[in-house]
Amino acid sequence: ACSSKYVLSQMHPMWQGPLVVPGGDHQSPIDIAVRKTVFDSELKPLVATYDPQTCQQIWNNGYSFLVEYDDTTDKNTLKGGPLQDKFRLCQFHFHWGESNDWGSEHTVDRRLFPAELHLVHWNSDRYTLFEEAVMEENGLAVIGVFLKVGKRHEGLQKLVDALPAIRHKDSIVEFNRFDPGCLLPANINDYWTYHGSLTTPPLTESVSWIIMKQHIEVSHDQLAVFRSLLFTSAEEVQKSMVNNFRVQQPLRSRTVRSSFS
Ligand code: BO1
Ligand code: ZN
Repeated sequence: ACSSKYVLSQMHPMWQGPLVVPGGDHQSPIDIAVRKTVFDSELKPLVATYDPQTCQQIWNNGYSFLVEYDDTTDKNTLKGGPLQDKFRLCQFHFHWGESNDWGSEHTVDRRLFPAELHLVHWNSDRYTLFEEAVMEENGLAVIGVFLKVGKRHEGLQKLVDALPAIRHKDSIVEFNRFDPGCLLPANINDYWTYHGSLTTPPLTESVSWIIMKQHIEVSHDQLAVFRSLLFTSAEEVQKSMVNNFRVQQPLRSRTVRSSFS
């Protein structure tokens, strides 16, 4: 109900080409009904190799804040898990609520989390640019991590400290030496995986979703700084950046596999 800005009738310049199926059958996010997931012993350990030196900037794009990495070479790679190919990190961002009672895009047995991290990777074995990969069935791999409120997250704090500088839409600041791996839970080998879509335009059904079973903990104060960001630019009437998640989509004929039993 909170995602009227993401409705499928909205026009977007990238809505062209074969995978753009308004009302397609493989949309995201979804609810993960744990007893309906299927354990797959063939799923491999996930291997994420990240180089903090490739971190470039942080920006408020009017949907979320994005931490962007140099993706012109294979310095940040994701392999294994459900993936056949090697994928390259381009950015990570979060979705969150106005209160701690909701905010995640995916849910587990209908349980909502206050926020969800997305680490966005594209297939660099088969494609040369994100823009090419985003149109293809096996083009993208996104890791989802749930955030819960608890103790302060030391790794996240460097990011939180940078947020006041990008309060308004379209503001960008340089951001260096941030290790995205510090935001992963201790055990990355327990995950759920399914095939779905981007959760904002272009909504292409190009994503192998890898949703971590373990959550990470962040403090209420850290989430409060997320909520102090704005959807709006300096000239507009201020609108808090909260509830920046898409409504859940039907699973239809898909299966969610688990790497653990
Ligand atoms: S998400 O992880 O499904 N929430 C998601 C949704 C939209 C994008 C990425 C992840 N969008 C794309 C933009 C591109 C941009 C790319 C990488 O993110 O459409 O223009 O290059 O930052
Ligand atoms: Zn996202």
